[in-house]
Amino acid sequence: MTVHDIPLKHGRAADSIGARLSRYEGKGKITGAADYALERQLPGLAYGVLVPATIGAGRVLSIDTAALAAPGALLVLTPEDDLGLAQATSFTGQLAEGAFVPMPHEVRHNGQPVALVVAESFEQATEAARLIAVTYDETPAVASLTETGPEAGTLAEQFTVAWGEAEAAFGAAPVQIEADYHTPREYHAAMEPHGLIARWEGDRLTVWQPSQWTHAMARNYAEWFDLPVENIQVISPYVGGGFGSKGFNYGFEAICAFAARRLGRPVKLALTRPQNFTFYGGRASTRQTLKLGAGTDGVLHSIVLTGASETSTYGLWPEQIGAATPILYATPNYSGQQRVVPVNTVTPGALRAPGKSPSAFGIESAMDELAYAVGVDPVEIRLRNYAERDHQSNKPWSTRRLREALSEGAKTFGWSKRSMAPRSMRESRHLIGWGVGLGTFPVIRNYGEAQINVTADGRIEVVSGATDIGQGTYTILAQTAADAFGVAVEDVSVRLGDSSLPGSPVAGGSKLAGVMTGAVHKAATAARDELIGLALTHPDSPFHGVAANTLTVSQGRISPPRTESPSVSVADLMRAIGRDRLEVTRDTLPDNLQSPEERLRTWSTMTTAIGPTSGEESMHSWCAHFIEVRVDEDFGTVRVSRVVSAFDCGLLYNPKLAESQWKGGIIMGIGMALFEEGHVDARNGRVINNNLGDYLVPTNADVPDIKVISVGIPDLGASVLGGKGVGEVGIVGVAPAIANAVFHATGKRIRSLPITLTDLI
Ligand code: MCN
Ligand code: MOS
Repeated sequence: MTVHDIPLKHGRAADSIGARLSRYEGKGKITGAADYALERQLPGLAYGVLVPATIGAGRVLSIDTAALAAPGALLVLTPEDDLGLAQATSFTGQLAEGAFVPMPHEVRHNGQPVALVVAESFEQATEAARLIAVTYDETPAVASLTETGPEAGTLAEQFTVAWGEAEAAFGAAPVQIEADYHTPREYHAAMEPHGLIARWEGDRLTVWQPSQWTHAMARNYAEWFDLPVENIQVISPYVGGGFGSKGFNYGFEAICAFAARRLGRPVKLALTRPQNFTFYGGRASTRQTLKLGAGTDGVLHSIVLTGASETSTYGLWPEQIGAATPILYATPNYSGQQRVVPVNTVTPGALRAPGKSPSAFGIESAMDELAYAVGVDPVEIRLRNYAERDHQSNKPWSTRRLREALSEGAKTFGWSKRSMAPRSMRESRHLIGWGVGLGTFPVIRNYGEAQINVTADGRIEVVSGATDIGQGTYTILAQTAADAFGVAVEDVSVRLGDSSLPGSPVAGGSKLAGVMTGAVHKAATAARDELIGLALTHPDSPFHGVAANTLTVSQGRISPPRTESPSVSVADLMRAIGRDRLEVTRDTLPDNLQSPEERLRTWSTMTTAIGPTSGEESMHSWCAHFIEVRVDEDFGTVRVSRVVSAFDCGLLYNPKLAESQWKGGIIMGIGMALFEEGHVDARNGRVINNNLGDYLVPTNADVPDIKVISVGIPDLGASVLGGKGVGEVGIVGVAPAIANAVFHATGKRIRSLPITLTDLI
């Protein structure tokens, strides 16, 4: 039995979009039937272990490769080896020239790979790697953003946003708030580590690796090794969490694939937990200064945002501190500018709600400060500054049920019982604080492709190269096909996570669900119509000669319009017309993207993604978080004791899974507020807490009852079925809601995350 044969269990009879079905692949994952990429067993498999640099900056002078004599050792690669790789097109579509050197002599950050050892077993490779001795020429390193001044780095001009006269309006405003906010470096900390198994057969490369985007990865390997993309297959049926880190390729993958080719054997490279902190980037540290100018009624006159995020010395990843700031509130004057500061780190990357999450920490904290400065309730001040349209793009919202989110959330939470003064709510030794924070995430649209197969037994197969990283792709695509085709969801199987299957964008940017439900809906409808066409026209069909120009498919049975006529099962029809398979593939690409080159570009870069304001309207998901904390006055400990969050994400394909996504985001927000912080050693740039024992994330004991509410209505501009993005918005606004609650409890305004007990005693 494969995982696909495990019957779905679901809460109610309806199989359609909107039903609360449990995860399609859930039982497979729980029982071990789901085969994760790194569990693949292959004959002749050899094991790679990478050696990380121990200095923050400098040069590798020499490497003693005597490790090659160690038992079982097969290969040692160092910066001396010319891997002969070419640069690959970036995910933003930029063509890169020249050689790609994933293991250079130059050391740009602590933990950068400087040697690979491959051996017969993992243990032998680990031992041989331990024997590798590296001599460095060490130079001074800048370990993190905190070591740099406010004017460091360069202006990221693409993020400059301005309307009105923000500085002047701030200067003239009766109420002025000015504060600095800081968020630390954070890491993805997915349960499943990164890694890959690479196998060559001649010029064909198969890679098993956890991936959020099989098609882009296949193109990336093809370009590195200068091969046609058809020669590459990236397989990733199940992913144990990615949170943005598994959407991109990294140098260690190229080194492993090269080693497999050199040895003529498949090679597996699984990163150790510490290597998951330095071989690819987490969320960049940020600092921002916010100036809010307002009237004594709390109505905003101006917002001025300046600040910076860190990036590496060799790659650019700006963590956009102004991603949420200009669209949350109405303001007649706005100015936002961001700098990017290179430090000796691995290039940071996308981590759940990149930009939006640190951005919201700034503005949602500052709005709370404004509320207290003018003595207006924090919910009321958000309503007084409600943006009726998007002031940045000057477009109307497509749908924005944020007022409903605020009122429903407040009602469910019991906000009206809140007393405004800090330190005014207490239960024995616990100071109680209630805070609110808003969140947003843009609707990003794109194109997708799906294949629908009808098999002889009347079952429907959905086939796509899209991935399920735990967020629910399998389940919602089964529901979409069941709905569009008119069969029960038990009769649908879904195959995903393979670059040789039909095209799909990244499972990122909270857009895959909208994109792929659209593609599957189109393909399934087309397949149903084709089957109906055959049923009407095929001479051996029981419906041949029926005086009708259409038939209906419902619960797996085909019926003519007049109900008294007998219906026939899909399987019986297939048998009657002598077909054992019907295959239909459809994409949602416009005509100008149909050439092979454009198709490859669409499936493997982000260049065809459609932003939230590219049309007539401005499209976003929205939420309001209401959070209670209990602070122990003696020990300074903060516990989140209650969360109520209300969301507008449009129509929900599967409310059970959407709620689970929101809760996951909220839990990450609790981590951001109270636990997560990469500690980087200023002497050498080493990530000190590079393991799950010291890099703290919330455990079950840290997570209270979380109540989530949907206030969305279908947004048919956002996607075919009316859904907006769900995956990331949940984290946005949680950390400031907690910081605001801590202020309410204690009277202490903490502007640097995470909030720890030393801040409160
Ligand atoms: N959904 C829904 N109704 C909608 C939209 C979505 O029911 N209107 C549900 C579906 O179950 C869908 C899921 O929410 O599968 C996520 O849909 P969407 O918002 O389109 O996000 P993506 O499919 O693009 O998933 C990526 C998103 C991102 S960008 C990060 S980061 C993230 C996240 O999803 N990483 C995750 N959620 C994660 N969940 C898990 N378990 N693991 C990760 O690594
Ligand atoms: Mo999500 S950070 O866009 O993969």
